[in-house]
Amino acid sequence: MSTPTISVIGLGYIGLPAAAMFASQKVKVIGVDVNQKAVDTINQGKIHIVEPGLEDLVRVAVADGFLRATTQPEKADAFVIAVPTPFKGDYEPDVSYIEAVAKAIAPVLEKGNTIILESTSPVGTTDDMISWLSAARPDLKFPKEGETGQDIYVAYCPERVLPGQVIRELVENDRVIGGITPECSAKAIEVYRIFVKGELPTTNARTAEMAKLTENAFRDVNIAFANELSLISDKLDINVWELIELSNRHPRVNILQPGPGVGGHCIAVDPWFIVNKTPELARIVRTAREVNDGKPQWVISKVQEAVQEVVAKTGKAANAVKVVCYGLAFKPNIDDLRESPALMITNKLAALYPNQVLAVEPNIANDHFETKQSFELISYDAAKDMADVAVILVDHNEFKSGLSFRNDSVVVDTKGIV
Ligand code: SAJ
Repeated sequence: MSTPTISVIGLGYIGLPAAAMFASQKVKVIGVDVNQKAVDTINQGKIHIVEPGLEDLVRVAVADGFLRATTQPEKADAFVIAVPTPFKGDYEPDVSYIEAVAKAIAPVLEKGNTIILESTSPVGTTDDMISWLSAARPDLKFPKEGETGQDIYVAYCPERVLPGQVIRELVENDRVIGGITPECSAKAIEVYRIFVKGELPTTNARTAEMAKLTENAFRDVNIAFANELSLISDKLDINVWELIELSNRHPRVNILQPGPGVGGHCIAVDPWFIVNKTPELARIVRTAREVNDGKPQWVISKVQEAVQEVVAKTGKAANAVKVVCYGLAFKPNIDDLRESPALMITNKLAALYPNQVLAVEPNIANDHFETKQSFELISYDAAKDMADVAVILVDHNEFKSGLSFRNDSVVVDTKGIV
């Protein structure tokens, strides 16, 4: 591919950084998104999501004419699809955005094009995408595993970048290339070699789909182990943080950290794609999800016990006890609130204790919320003397470098930093 044009479909947390990286290598990129507001923002050289380093890349790419966004698919040499795959009720994956993209790009496809699916997908989705594409374009020969010869090259290549470090990881991480045929893998490699410095091992599409789900399920299972240990340790009057630190001194043990639950839009979602396909086999994966999803409620019950402790100790009325929650984001040192257990716990506490819950979140400005919240967002300094109960929900650097509250505050520390 000499001077390819690449179309990135879906300009969100994964698609927009990928589009910007291609454009940074002076490749012409057509970004496509159904969200007109996002398209307009990008065409002004600005961004609608938060990711360090991304705005600069987009500004330069748009100013230099390498990146342009639109709502309608156009002809290109390669199409990279990065649209969301949420789940519907009962944890059933919803691949309707991928189906909609397949139908939308079908009319502009030309012989020799490459299509790469990056969206996290249940096993078999790339084959489904090919069915949707070939139904719309019977004139083109789409690839089939085990056969040779195709007009269109198709591969599944999952992203695995960590929010907050997307730009670095896009370049450095290895990427699994799951071509439907070896020729498809070779074409996908040409596309990623434009900016990826990591290795690009090849496999088939189904294995690549499962690899993405496996990585996030692995992390979920390991966090669930840590969260389960935190419940057991609490019951047995053992400090779980010390326990894990000591156990991790074993050369082959590496336990992750417990917390208030698992948030974000990936680890709490993707394992269900495995459970949904093989419900009777994926027993550990399902249990891990249940353990992690149960943790916020456990934290809430600990706060309720702490409120009772304050009442018993001080004689204060329960509805006069002030609860300060430290941290709202889904993990440390970011402002991302998506599927955040900390935010969910704070909201539930505010419903249980109306006008008694305050929150400190150094990464979020006071005017962040468009609607009025049931808790009050206050500064770190203002919170100092307020807490009858202090609930530590996120281990932001600001909190780790020293949290101070009144000596008589009762502390519920879900991150082991006090
Ligand atoms: N968490 C813990 N204890 C830990 C580590 C994390 O409770 O020891 C919690 C975090 O607080 C957070 C949640 O888990 O609530 C997820 O955070 P994370 O940092 O583990 O992962 P994400 O969701 O930001 O990104 C993950 C990454 N996957 C893996 O590390 C296997 C990333 O590489 C993927 O690209 C991303 O999901 C994705 O898009 O799928």
